[in-house]
Amino acid sequence: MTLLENRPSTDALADAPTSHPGLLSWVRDVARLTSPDRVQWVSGSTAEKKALEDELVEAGTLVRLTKQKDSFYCASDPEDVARVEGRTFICSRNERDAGPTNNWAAPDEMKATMTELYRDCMRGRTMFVIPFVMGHLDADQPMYGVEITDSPYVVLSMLIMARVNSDVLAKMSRTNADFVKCLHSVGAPLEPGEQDVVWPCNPTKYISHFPEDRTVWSFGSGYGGNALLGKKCYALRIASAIAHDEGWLAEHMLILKLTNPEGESKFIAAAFPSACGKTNLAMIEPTIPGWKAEMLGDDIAWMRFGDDGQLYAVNPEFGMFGVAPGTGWSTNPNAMRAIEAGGNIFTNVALTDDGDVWWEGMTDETPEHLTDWRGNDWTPDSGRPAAHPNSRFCTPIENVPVVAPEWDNPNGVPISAIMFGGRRKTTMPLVTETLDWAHGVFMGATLSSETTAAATGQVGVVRRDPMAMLPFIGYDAGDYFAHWLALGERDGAVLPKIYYVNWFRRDENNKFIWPGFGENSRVLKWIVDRIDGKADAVETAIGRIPAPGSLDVAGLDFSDDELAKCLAVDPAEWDAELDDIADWFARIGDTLPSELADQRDALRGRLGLE
Ligand code: GTP
Ligand code: SPV
Ligand code: MN
Repeated sequence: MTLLENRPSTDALADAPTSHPGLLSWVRDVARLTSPDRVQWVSGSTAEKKALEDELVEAGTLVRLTKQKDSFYCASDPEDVARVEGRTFICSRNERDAGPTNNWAAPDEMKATMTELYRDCMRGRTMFVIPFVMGHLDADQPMYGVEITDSPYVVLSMLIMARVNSDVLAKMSRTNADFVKCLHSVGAPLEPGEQDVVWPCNPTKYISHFPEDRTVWSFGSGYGGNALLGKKCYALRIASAIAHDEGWLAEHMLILKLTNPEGESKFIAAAFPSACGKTNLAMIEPTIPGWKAEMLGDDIAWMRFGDDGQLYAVNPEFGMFGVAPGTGWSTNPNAMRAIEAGGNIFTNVALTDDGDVWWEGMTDETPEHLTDWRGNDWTPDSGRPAAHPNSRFCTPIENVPVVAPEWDNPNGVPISAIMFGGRRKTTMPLVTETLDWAHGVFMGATLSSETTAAATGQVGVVRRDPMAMLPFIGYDAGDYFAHWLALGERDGAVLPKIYYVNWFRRDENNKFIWPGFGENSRVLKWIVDRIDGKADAVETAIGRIPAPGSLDVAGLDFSDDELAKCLAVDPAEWDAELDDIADWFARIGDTLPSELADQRDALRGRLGLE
């Protein structure tokens, strides 16, 4: 660790553990603009981590959990609990390139506005410089980033979420590599002698992306997706723009390895919107005998074509930032085991009286007394949740007992199937096999889901969330669809099959029809068996669904009637759906590929809705 005391100067940076000219000049420029008390280069060492933890415990930001190994509780400002999509901007040079689904601002104007916000914003604080790599350092093309932040909570979280170690900076420096510049400030300078608050932040928030400069500027929030800039900002928004230029995909997908009773393995990727089940599926414990599932990633997949024409997926992350509520021994035992291994940071969950954490759905029994996420006394009669619905656990992937050995492969694993899915009470069947790549892209491009607490705003409203990427496409949505379609036309491509799933269909009493969680392995089995030519399907207007008897429901208390409801394709529901899809496509505008409009027409035809 290098401490540069007092106002950093060009001279002081001579002590920096790198000679990377671009990095040094950027760090110097940011320090001059933001005026931190000191600059600290983060090396990822154990001593450095320990010192930061102690400092944050002392400051009251973290509470050390006595019941867990090396784990901490943290409560944010109540106004800083989720991604802020309304304050998230794609600042491409041309407004057209941000497309109709992103907020846009001219890069020069945004930079001018934010430069004034950043001026002296780190006064009284330490400016941390975190060199990291997304994906493996030995990848053919290592993807470097450096986050500058004034939040030690962000530093500790980044140490879990991304690969941060001295080898990264050494290799980056040796090769004078390009890196994504990620600048973050909580926007809360301290006057001399001013007492800090436990969660500094600023009511003015900007999460700005400059895709052409491969740069992210974030101000005002300390929350995960707004502040851990390697995650959504780099690995999705900036990386999707890079991937568009270079012919690959950066997607909001889990990666899972499935092994059938014959011992044959396949890798699949699945895109569900935020808080719609990726972490749970990634760690699934199959309920059907003989099947094994292992996790590679739970949120982000980067997929590139290999020489054999297959799409190879890597998980660029190193940790999980998972939704806490609903995570329990009955729903996601592997997540509970990962948490038990220690090294966690919990944010906005509830605290038990004996120094542990709790959230809704963790245990069957509810504790009699808790401190809720806002720091208030809580009992089961309080009439409000003890944990915030978007409270999170931040846990190293290596903790996951079912992590696949291939998870750390520098160049990834070949993908046999892609699943899209969302949270829909109606309309969408439990599982549908799409007819071909273009039809699969259509189903992905029209993916819809009820909104969740992962972003600020109304919860439970159906919106289109293409490929589960609505908040994360770093460029024009129509260009993004064209990119997906073009990949399917690539010479020699051996494409994954595309499926659409919905675990969330409800009955007349508003209850989930499908039991979900571990039972989703039945759907995975059908998908894998379809690829192997071992399971039957029937054609419907919207795609192929399991033929009677081909979805394994053995041992499940599930009636034929319930199964029929799960798989139903209701023409009246689809009539309304197609109208909504027409509106959605109209919103995309001129850049909508004509193939997708043709897909919609063809679907209308198959439904007999001419
Ligand atoms: P992000 O981290 O926000 O991207 O979310 P995610 O897609 O990883 O979602 P996650 O797996 O954390 O699940 C979110 C919520 O959905 C949790 O409360 C889960 O308990 C619930 N959930 C996940 N899978 C299922 C399922 O199969 N059925 C039902 N009913 N609920 C589920
Ligand atoms: C999501 O919202 O999709 C998340 C959590 O995975 S965050 O890191 O906040 O984006
Ligand atoms: Mn996510």
